[in-house]
Amino acid sequence: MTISLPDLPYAKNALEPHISAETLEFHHGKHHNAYVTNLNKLLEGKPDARKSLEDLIRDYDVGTPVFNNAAQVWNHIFYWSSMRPGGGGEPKGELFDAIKRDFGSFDRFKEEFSAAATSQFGSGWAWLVLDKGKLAVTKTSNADLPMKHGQTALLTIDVWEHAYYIDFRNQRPKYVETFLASLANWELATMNLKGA
Ligand code: MN3
Repeated sequence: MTISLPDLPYAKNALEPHISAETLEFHHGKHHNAYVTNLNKLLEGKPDARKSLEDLIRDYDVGTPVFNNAAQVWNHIFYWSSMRPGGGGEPKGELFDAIKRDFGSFDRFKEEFSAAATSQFGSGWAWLVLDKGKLAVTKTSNADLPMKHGQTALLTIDVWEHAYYIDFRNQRPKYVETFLASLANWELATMNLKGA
């Protein structure tokens, strides 16, 4: 099976004014696409080319070329759907209750998520995950991701510089704040929680 680049789940300008069409043009069209191209090149003519993304991620060690590219393809697909036009603010229902139960309050969750996203040194990701039945915030380096650690990903933010440099320059905290205030797709996180 050849891995392909899926379309974004919204128009390129749908996240404006927070994330520009220019950012998505590069981030999806160049960066995400490069991981797809590299992965297909690495697997060309090999039996592993028939494996699913998830199987490749499970079967290769963190940091190997196949892992890095397969995980980055998965991470980016997950990140695109972790955002939506008119997102952000407080989640509702089951997810809100679970956040209150496991973090104490939604504000406390926001503090932990922001701290993880801004303190990740260099390239990586911050996540809301389900870990042994409890919600938790984690951060991972480079391409690493929760499924490699027995956790279920509910929501993610890409904190590689290419995710925010065009719109926010070096101000990662402002990007993280904008993600939480205006972009986070709580409906997706709720669906992932229900499906876990
Ligand atoms: Mn990225």
